[in-house]
Amino acid sequence: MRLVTVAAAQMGPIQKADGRGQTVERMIALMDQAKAAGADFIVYPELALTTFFPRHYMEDQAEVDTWFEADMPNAATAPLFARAREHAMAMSFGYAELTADGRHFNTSIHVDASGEIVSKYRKVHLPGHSEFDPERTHQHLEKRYFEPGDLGFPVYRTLNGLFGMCICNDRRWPETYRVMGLQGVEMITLGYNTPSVNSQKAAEGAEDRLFHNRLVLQSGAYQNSTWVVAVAKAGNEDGHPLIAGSLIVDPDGKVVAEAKSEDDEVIVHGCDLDACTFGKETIFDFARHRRTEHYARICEQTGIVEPPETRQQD
Ligand code: CDV
Repeated sequence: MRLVTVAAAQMGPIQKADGRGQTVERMIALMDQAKAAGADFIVYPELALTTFFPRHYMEDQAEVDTWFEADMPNAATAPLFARAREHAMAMSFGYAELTADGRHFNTSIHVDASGEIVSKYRKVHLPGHSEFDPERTHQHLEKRYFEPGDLGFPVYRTLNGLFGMCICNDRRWPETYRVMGLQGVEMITLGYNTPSVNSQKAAEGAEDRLFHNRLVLQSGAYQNSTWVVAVAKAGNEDGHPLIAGSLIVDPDGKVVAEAKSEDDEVIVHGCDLDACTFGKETIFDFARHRRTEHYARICEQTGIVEPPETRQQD
């Protein structure tokens, strides 16, 4: 048995006016709860340090950059790193990363129990749009503020197993899980900020969005025989509702823990990484069963290419 006791640290809303220090205090309180529940690894949401700022249209780059972190750890997050070291707890959280050469990414890091950043992931599938869109009920400007991640989907060794990360919209794409599945991943962690209503389809509300959340996480876990830990930032941020529903899914695709609130809440589960082995050696033994000669389109094509029309015989 290779046990990782993981805590999904769902966060309630962070308002635009809330400072990083205030938010980090909440993250530390969640970490203390996770420790008391026996966790050795805590996972926080996407862009955990601030409100979900891509809903706000900004033209001034200096203003945009106030939402980004130029260093990690930095003065605001140092207390979180310190508490994690005190608890000997590994952690993962998302933040907006501004690199030394001025590039902007939607990033997650995995920090080990000694405080060392063991892996970094930069969001690949950026949803939304880059210009103000008056047709939408709310803006989603990730394509304006971030560039697509340039690190791929790395899988790395830590906590006696094989780990990987993705971020929010990435979870809707089977390629995300499969690229990590092909590296033997045993636990995928991710954070999300998912608006409760589709900005282009009012009829798609929280119930549908929670359904899609479960659907993609459970299928990604099952089809790659991996644990998946998905953590929401939830609730009402300055009038904009986000779904909750943080989940821990086992390698059989079954939900083993689920958040009940739309607020700060910790759910904890003891995950045996050895539970991934059965699926990886049987129905999803990729080496025996994948037929790559039929998969070329997946890498060669983005949009749909329909088959040619066939001429009707008279
Ligand atoms: N932060 C996100 O990536 N949100 C998307 C929304 C826009 C659909 C998501 O996939 O939840």
